[in-house]
Amino acid sequence: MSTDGSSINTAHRTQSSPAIENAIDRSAPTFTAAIEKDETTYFDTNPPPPELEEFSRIAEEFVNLHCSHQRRVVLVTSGGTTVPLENQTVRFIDNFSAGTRGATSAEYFLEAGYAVIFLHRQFSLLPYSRHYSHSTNCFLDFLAEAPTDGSSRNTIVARDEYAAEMISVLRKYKHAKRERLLLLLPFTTITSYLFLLRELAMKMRPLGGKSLFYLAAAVSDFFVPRERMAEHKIQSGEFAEKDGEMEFVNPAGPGSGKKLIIDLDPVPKFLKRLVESWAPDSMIVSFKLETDPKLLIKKCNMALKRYSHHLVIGNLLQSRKHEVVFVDKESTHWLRLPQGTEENTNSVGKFAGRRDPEIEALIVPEVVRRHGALIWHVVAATRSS
Ligand code: 9Z3
Repeated sequence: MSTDGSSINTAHRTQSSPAIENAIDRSAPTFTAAIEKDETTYFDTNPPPPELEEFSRIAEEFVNLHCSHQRRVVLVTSGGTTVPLENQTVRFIDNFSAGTRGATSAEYFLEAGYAVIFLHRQFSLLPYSRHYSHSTNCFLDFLAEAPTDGSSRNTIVARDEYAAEMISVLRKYKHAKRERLLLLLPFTTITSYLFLLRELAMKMRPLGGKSLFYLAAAVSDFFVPRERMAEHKIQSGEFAEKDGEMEFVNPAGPGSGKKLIIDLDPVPKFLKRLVESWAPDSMIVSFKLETDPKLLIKKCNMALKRYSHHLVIGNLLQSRKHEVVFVDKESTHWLRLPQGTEENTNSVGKFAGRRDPEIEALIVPEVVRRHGALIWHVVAATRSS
């Protein structure tokens, strides 16, 4: 199987027939925190997203506005990052996250008086519109044709049973827009996410302790570095030139022994850089996702120790919508929705007239309380010194 010349590594590996047990390199060291050198290497060798400058300028204005109002600002990251396999990307590795945690949390932060920078995966759920988008809640199901008033004008209205809830969501959305409390910035790839995270952290510095990082995005652990990335679409067979024409030879197929083996590098763990260098005065909250309950708290503690930030919120894929665990230096504390009130499927019928209980209604006020305590602590310490 061949690719173009820029994908030497991929091309080489896809032609071999390695034993499958070697596909995961078990000798790879466990992740360590990135240091300054890793930062320089990563950001020098991977291309910045084209929108970096524009987003940076918009974020600066946003921060200045809210700084002048002495308002707290939270950066919420949300949705999954992709790992492109080709530079002109046809295929990429993705993950499950729809951005529910981030979009829901952003609403509760706005309710708590924060201004929100919402750094999200493009086309993932957004605060407020999340109630009416994507496959479970098609917005059309909320609408009806209004009875005609005799004129030929057609009017659409919200169906009666949804109107009260919709008005409440609409008012909050309009308020956030009018007061410029919500800044929506999209990313797609892991590299754009990291460039933007670093840039936004720098721009938020004037906020000092009033800034909060709430890192709910599902961030890829592995990626294809630029120098190994195929330029064009990876082909499923080899092409050879014959009489000036490209001919398809040697197709991959069952029994051909050909496999596509993707060679991924670990993504540098920049949380340490965020804590120590990019946003040293901010409160930093990360999320830890696991599927094995036996590992969750251990992994949260490992992250806390490795990155020395303020709080890790642990969650399991299967129960993330009704329980999370707060892990900090002093304690481990579970937050759970009361039994029997777990979020339902959010289908249109169930949504009517009420909001399902959301675990973010417990998570965000607790984070806000801790952020307040930290700000108070820093002020008190400054006064007494
Ligand atoms: C989370 O753990 C989020 O809570 C979820 C939310 C991704 C589970 P949904 O979008 O899911 O509501 O469906 N986010 C953090 C995942 C992550 O990548 N954490 C990194 C890690 O575990 C640390 S920054 O190493």
